[in-house]
Parts: sequence; C-alpha cells; structure tokens
Amino acid sequence: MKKPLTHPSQDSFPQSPSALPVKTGAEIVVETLIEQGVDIMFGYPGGVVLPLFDRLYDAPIKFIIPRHEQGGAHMADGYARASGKVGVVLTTSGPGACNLTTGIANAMMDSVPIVALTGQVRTELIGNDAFQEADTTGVTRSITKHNVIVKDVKDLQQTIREAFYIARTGRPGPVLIDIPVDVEVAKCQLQPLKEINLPGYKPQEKGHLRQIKMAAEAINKSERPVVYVGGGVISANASEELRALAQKANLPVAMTLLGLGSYDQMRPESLDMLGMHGTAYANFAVQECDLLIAVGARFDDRVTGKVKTFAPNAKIIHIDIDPSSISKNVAVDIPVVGDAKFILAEMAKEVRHKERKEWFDKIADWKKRFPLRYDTASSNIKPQYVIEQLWEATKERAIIVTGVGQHQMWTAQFYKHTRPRHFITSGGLGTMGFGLPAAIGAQIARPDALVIDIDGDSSFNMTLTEISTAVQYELPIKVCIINNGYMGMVRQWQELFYNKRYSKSFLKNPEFAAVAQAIGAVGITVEKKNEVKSAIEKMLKEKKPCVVDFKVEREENVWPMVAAGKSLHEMDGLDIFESMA
Ligand SMILES: Cc1ncc(C[n+]2csc(CCOP(=O)(O)OP(=O)(O)O)c2C)c(N)n1
Ligand SMILES: [Mg+2]
Repeated sequence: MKKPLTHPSQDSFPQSPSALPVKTGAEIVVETLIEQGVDIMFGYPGGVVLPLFDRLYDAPIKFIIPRHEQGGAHMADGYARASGKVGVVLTTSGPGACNLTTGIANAMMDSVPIVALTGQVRTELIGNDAFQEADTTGVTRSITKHNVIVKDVKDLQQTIREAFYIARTGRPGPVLIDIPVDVEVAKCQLQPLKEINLPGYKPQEKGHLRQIKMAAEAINKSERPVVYVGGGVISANASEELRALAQKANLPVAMTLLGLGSYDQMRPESLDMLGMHGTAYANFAVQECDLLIAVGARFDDRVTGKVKTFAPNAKIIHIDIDPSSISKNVAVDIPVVGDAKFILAEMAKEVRHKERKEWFDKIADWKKRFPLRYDTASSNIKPQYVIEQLWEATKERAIIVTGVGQHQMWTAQFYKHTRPRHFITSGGLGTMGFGLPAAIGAQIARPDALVIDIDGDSSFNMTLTEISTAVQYELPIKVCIINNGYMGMVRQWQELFYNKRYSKSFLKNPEFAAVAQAIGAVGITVEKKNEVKSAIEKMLKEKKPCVVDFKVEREENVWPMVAAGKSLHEMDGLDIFESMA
C-alpha cells in the first residue's frame, strides 16, 4: 500500500497550480482516495453514485461489495482495526446511506477511523423529498466525529483530505462526506496538496512533560498500583511502550474489552479483563489499589460499575488523547492529554522498579482463589470449552472477531489475547451482527492471517447474508457459532433479574451449516463434546469460508457478573467458582 500523504510541506509539491489538470468531481474523488493511500474500499452502488462507480471501473482500488451496506461499514471497521489504516465505505443516497448508520455509530463508539462517502441527490433537489433523498448529514451528525456535505466541486478534494486527517488523528473516528450527484459530474482543477490547517481541531500529540513527571512520581510512590488499559493503547500502537513501562515499574495491568490484546495475557502481571464480566482479581485489584493509571480508556459504565464506589482508595492518572474524556465520568487527579505512545515512553524514562511484594502476593492469592472456571466435567458442549479448544488449536495465530452477547464475553475471558489488533469486537455500541462482516474486513486487511469469527446464533442471524461476500471474494474466514439457541445474554438477564421469564429471547434458527453450504461455503455441525477438537482441525484446514455450528449447553451463564448499578467488587458467581474448585 502506498504511504498516505499526511502533512506535506508546500515545497514538496513543486507543480504550479495552473499546471494541474481539470477533472470531474468523480475523478477527483478517486484520485484523492489513491493519493491518501486507499487501495481497498467497501461499498454498494446506486443512482446518485454512478459517476463515481464509473470512475472505479478501472481504478487501482480493490472493491468489495457487501450484501447490505451495514455489512460494508462493519467491513471497513474490521479492516481499520486489523490494519491500523483508515477503512473506506461508499454508498448511494437515502437507503444506502441510512443502512450505514449502525456501522458508523459502531465505529464512533469504539473510536475506529473510517471514511464514509455517500451520494446525495442533485443540489437543487435537496429538501424536495427527492427520490432516495435522506438528510444524511443530519441523520449522522451525532454518530460521526465529523460530517460534511460538499456543494461545490472546488471544495471536494481538500474536504476528502481533511476527512482522512480527522478520521485517523486525535481520537480516531468515522467521518462522512455527502456528495450530491451534480458535484460528481461538475469539473474543476485538481488542487495541490497543502498542509491541513483546521481551526478548532488541533489534536495534542505530545503530553505535557510536567504532567508526565507528576504521573511517574505518583507511580514511584504507589504501593498498590493498577494500570487500566482501554482500546486507545491499541489505536495508538502503544503496546510495546505499555509493556516497557509496566515491566520497568512492576505494574499489574487490567484491560477493558477493547483493550484486550494490548498487553500479553500470558505474562504474570496481566490481570486480564476488568468490569462487568471481568476477572475477580482485576476487579478486586481496582477496588483496592492506591493508584489507578488509566490509559486510552474512558471509564465506561460496563467497566466502572457504580461510579461512586469505583476505585475508592485510588489516586487516578488518566492518559488520553481526547481532552473531553478527562474527568467526564470519574474525577481524575493527574490528567495527561496526548498520544499514549509518546506519553508511555516518556513515563517509562521516569519510573523506577519497585517490588511491591505485599500487593503482588495479594493479587496472586485472588488469582488462586478465583480463576475463571466452568464445569469441565460436563458431558455437554460447554461454550467455554469450545473457546478453550479454539485457543489450544490456534494459539497466537488467529485474529479473533466476535458478535455480541455471552459468546463475546466468554471469548474475552477464555481465549488468551496476546497481541494488539488480534481481537476485534464491538464494545461501545455492542452491535449484534458485527462479527461476520468485521471478520471479512479483517481478512481483507490481512489476507494471509487466520481470521475466526466466534459468533452467537442470534448475532450471526443478523448479517449471515455476508457469507455470500466471503464466498464471492474467496476469503478463507472461519465462523464458529456458539449456538445456545437463545439470545443468551438476554436470557441470562431474564433468568437473573426477571424470574426466568424468557420473554422473546428465543429464535428458531435455520440449520446454519446447511445455509452455509447453500451459499457456497463449508458447513459443519457439532453436537457432541468429543467432536469439538476434530471439527476445529477440519475447519482450520479449509481454504473456503467455513461455518461451524457448535450446539452448546443452552442455559450456561457468564460469571462473574457485576450486576448493573453494583460496585465492581460486588460480583455474583464467585461462590459458583468456589464450588467448582
Ligand atoms: C443489534 C442489536 N440488537 C439487540 C441487542 C441486545 N442484545 C445484546 S446480547 C443479545 C443476545 C445475543 O444473542 P446471541 O448472538 O445468540 O449471543 P449469546 O448471548 O447467546 O452468546 C441481544 C439481543 C444488541 N446488542 N444488538
Ligand atoms: Mg445465542
């Protein structure tokens, strides 16, 4: 892939503007995408984007057509998370643009850089309820980092450059550009690249050195520190700096769902995941720590539980590129605004090794008393068993993607996440149906990687039509359905909080393996525990897209659980763990 042109200085473009050719809006879009390093995009055609699609006919950009625009947005999202680049999706106006919204909101909540291009009706028809008109910028205003409609072809090129710049800098996120069809056919001269200068948008990359020093001093003083890592460390490509800091200063590290992979869970300092379905040892450590070092995390309610009693004894350091997330949910003592990669590296220079024996002994004791457990003796297929077997068979090779629900939490808990950009999941929005299209996007980004979507039966049902996309583009993705025949997470809440009244949380599923086969993929059904391993082996040998339907124990629950509104240390399920010991 070509290197994107980011902040060129004027003199790197010696051509005089008058020498630049005149092009149509559609040509400008395609040329600017190429200039920005785009070689892959996702999208679906329609009336008002035909001039653009015509330019794409022989452009050097690989184009993936999803079966539904939502899938296209999730593919761009999965592509961005797996590659660290900006994902691009293009759709028509009205229905095409509206179908994107879930995917855009998903990228927004998880700070994923995507650029969405949407066609719009002719400028003179806007507001007329024209055919396939929707107020796309209005609809997407609150779910984009930035959005804009381009009404003059002269603004088009710079707007696209700015969109890429905004999407990938600062706290990354989705940017949408709405382009009326008359702007696609209007002509104008190409614009030379110039430095991007957006008043009001100046992300602070370097942290304040005095704040960094203060944070390092607090670490040096601390007896019971915990690092709380979010997805920001992964977007900042700062895992290596995190490892260096944690090892030098001797710090235990807990991760959010989106932070998984930022710190190698095989290392002894890892406390694994914290929060609602986090480990007991992570949650207890947070509640008892004297210093909480939050990095690229936003104190989401699924992490904090009851905010008032969250980390009650701790001084809080918060490292984040987004100043608006500092002290938003939880008051912070030492804020450090800037790029985690830079800040962690600077902090590492200032910290000292400290033994903290008592603290690590206490953590070791929690780990010993409350490891994650499930009934391994059961003759039924336990969902956790399938995930453990997937880990055993793939170790660090796989990029794991998930749907949303219990299977997602078990994947977070029972797979060992060791590397960044190898666990892709919908955290903030919790979008069922994310798994399959995001896995397709990840496979496109990493053609040689082993990509496995560990999905729920109901989640998979939402976007399974994208199997056909995987078949068309010959993508060897694997889908493992943890099929409990329920919207399991809903059923769990109904069991625990609604007196087992399983109201509308059951779907009659198709035979997924047969569906996969009908679409041209491989389909396998697994009904016995002793078939699990061989099915995984068979799946791993497949070159075609492969769907394995694991019919698992139907009423298994995810433990531990901090019920909504409870404090982080008030976990249910620890007695169940102890009874299994
Ligand atoms: C698009 C969407 N609709 C509804 C929900 C609410 N919801 C969260 S989990 C869940 C059930 C998921 O069922 P399944 O995919 O089978 O996963 P399981 O919990 O059984 O592992 C539902 C309905 C959601 N997260 N996303
Ligand atoms: Mg289910």
